[in-house]
Amino acid sequence: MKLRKKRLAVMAAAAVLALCQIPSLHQMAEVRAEIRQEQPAAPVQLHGALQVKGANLMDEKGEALRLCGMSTHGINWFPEYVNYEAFRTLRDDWKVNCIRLAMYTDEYNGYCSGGNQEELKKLVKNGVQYATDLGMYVIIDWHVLHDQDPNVHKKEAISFFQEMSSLYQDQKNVIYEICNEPNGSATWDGVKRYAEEVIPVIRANDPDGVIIVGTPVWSQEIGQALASPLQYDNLLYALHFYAGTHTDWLRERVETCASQGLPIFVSEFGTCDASGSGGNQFDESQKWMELLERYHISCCAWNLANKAETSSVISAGCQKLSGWSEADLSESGKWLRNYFRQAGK
Ligand code: IDC
Repeated sequence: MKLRKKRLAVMAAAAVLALCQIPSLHQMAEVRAEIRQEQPAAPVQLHGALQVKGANLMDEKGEALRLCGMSTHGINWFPEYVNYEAFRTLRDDWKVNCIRLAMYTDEYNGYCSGGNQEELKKLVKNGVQYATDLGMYVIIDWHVLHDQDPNVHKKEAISFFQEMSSLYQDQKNVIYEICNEPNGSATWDGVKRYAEEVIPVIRANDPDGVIIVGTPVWSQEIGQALASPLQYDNLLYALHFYAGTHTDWLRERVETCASQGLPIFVSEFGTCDASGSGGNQFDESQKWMELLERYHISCCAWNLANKAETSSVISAGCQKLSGWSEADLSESGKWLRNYFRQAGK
């Protein structure tokens, strides 16, 4: 009997000890929350497929969503920055949710001017894959610039977007930007005619895919799109600004068009002047950001490269292709990272 009592006492003590070591349900919930905090859900997992309602880009649940991200430089010129770790750095350190893959159509061995089309498409596909693996939104940008009028390479654009949209019809994160910046002789009527041929090709594969359409005068003439919009759903019109060149007068145009319901996407902007160089104008850039925030307008900054120009976000001397510290960034890079980090909170 004595022995039995002793054994019982030992067992009870062991049970108490064991209980002390087992984390309570509350503690376990805390641990799970900590793990979740360390690995926040990726943007696409959180927001799902995109849609455009009125002037707003929205997520799958119908909540306004602002995409903020970085545009590559021309992938024909700086292909090395299209890499998984670079995009991961941008997602995790810069807190951006979107990457724009800029593929020049004309200059720098562009897609329609002697560039290796298969290699360029491979780069785009790799870029989309990295963004997809990281749960980021990704814009496929047909980067019309020196060619001025998107109709110049319309045939190539149609077959390019036919292929891309058939590849990505089931993905929630791919956005098609069908002409970066019509300029020179390109008119809004001409851009509309081009869009009316390219959009149905995309829509035949990807009926709900979000599409961005550039506007004349280097994507500044959004007023013309407001006056004569395209008749498709899930469309946004591109407005581009460079803070050293485009100031109050262009902000007023954005305000007018956005308040009248035009869906706008700033698929490219810079903190310097329109040449991509010159001094940074951070006060003007700040004014732009306040306006974009007020109207929930998405934006991608130009450019992810280490070219010796103000708009490149990596310092000219830095050879790293990912994992940049603040010291590796140019002045515009530091400002943009800072902005995105606070906007992405
Ligand atoms: C610039 C690049 C620069 C390149 C130049 C010409 O920053 O390195 O030499 O193109 O091809 C745009 C264009 C974008 C321009 C940028 C700055 O979309 O391609 O990049 N810019 O000039 N629109 C307004 C400014």
